[in-house]
Amino acid sequence: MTTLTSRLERARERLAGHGQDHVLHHAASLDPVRLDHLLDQVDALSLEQVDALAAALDDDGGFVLPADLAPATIVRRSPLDAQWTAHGEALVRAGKVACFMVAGGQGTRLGWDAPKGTFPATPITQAPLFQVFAEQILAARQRFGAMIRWYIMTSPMNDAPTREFFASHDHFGLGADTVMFFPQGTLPSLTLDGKLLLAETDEIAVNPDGHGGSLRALRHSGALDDMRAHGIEHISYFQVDNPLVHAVDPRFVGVHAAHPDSSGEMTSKMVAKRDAAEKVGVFCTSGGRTMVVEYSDLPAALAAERDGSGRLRFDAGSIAIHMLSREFVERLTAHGLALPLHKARKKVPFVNDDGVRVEPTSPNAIKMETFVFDAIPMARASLVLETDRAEEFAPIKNADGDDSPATSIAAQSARAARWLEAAGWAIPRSAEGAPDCTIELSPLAASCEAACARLAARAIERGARLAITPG
Ligand code: UD2
Repeated sequence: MTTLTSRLERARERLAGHGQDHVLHHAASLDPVRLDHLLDQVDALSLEQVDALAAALDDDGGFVLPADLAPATIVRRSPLDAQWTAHGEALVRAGKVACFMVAGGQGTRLGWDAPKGTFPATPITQAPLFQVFAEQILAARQRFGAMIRWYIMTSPMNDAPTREFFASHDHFGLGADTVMFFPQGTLPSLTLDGKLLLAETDEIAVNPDGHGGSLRALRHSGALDDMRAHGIEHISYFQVDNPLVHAVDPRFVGVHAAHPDSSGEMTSKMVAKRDAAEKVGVFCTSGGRTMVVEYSDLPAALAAERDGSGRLRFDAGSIAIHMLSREFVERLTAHGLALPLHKARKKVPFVNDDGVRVEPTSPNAIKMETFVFDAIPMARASLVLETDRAEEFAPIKNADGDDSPATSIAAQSARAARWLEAAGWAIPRSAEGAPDCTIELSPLAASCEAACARLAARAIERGARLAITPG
């Protein structure tokens, strides 16, 4: 007890020095276990960092649009792409490429309480998102005859249920020792005047530190060491919300690793924006560096500007798919990594001085996070590769409307229809040309158009009849 009392006194002194001792308001009424829990959090807190976060609240300038901002140069599709594909394939076959998925988000917009990767995502069998990516990785392992390891960033809030889900599905056949989970870091949520909040009488309110935290988490978790030990040189980065992603894309790997204009440090994919208001960041350049300007930071007038051909001037939408070299992440995180802080006003439930939980009806706090794409300007040179939305991007973000399960399922089915048609199947189509059927193609059957053609050729060789009925 004495130790606990003296720890409490030390914590009070430390916190008071930074104007944050209100977090101990309920300390006297906590039992020893809960007090110990609270003091552990205070001990782990860098109050200098809290001061810096509070100071960042005052500099309300936030993101400053560079005066020389221009659209990024894009690597378009070309008949010469075969050389990149061959180069990328060789790297995958040599076991030098791993997958890295960020899955620490809270899925609030979707209204799904469990980890987002457990969401039923496919058109017919309702396979969860995690399974879709696992099957892609399995398919790539089979196709390239190589081990492809999978690193998954969770958050402290969803780490345990994520691991349990994988364990209860036997890691989808990948082998438990080839999938590594690790939680991202957190940052304290602050009131609008820079004070810490209590989520419970013994719990300081924190939020995940954004997907930018993935770079530090790769180092702190030992994932970078694990990659080095397994000879992995390139990291294929994607988000948990996009079942159309090509988790292992040899062309992308090849452009990243071998294109003469690439530093091989960080490379990204883009699709043309659906419209000026679409909520995706945009690839730009400033001072000779590639960067992403997040949609909320791009002034509406600039977002709507069109060039001579009528195309949006800033149309290179970021779909949050990147290649990073392991060495680049090692370099960035060697001495601590300072990515810019992005602030968002949020409604954060808290416990007040009377110990009563309050659900605010208007934003009462600032959550701060960092974004992985802010590492792009830190690369010596960073390319942006064009791809097709219909081929690679149909995220599940909202319960309905744009980027919802319904739009993603339609896009998954439409892509399968295109691949099957290209491979010789007859697809029933409506008068408007949309597929008049629902199709689910597991990545284990075919994970790209070429694989679909191979599947068809093998089936036809065996005398299979290929037919799909409407409905
Ligand atoms: C993100 C991009 C946007 C565009 C779009 C494409 C940001 C800020 N914006 O928008 O420019 O590329 O995706 O789909 O990224 N995550 C974590 N930890 C966190 C926060 C997020 O792992 O602390 C993961 C989350 O699980 C998800 C991904 O990052 O896989 C994207 O997060 P989001 O849904 O908040 O980003 P969004 O849709 O606003």
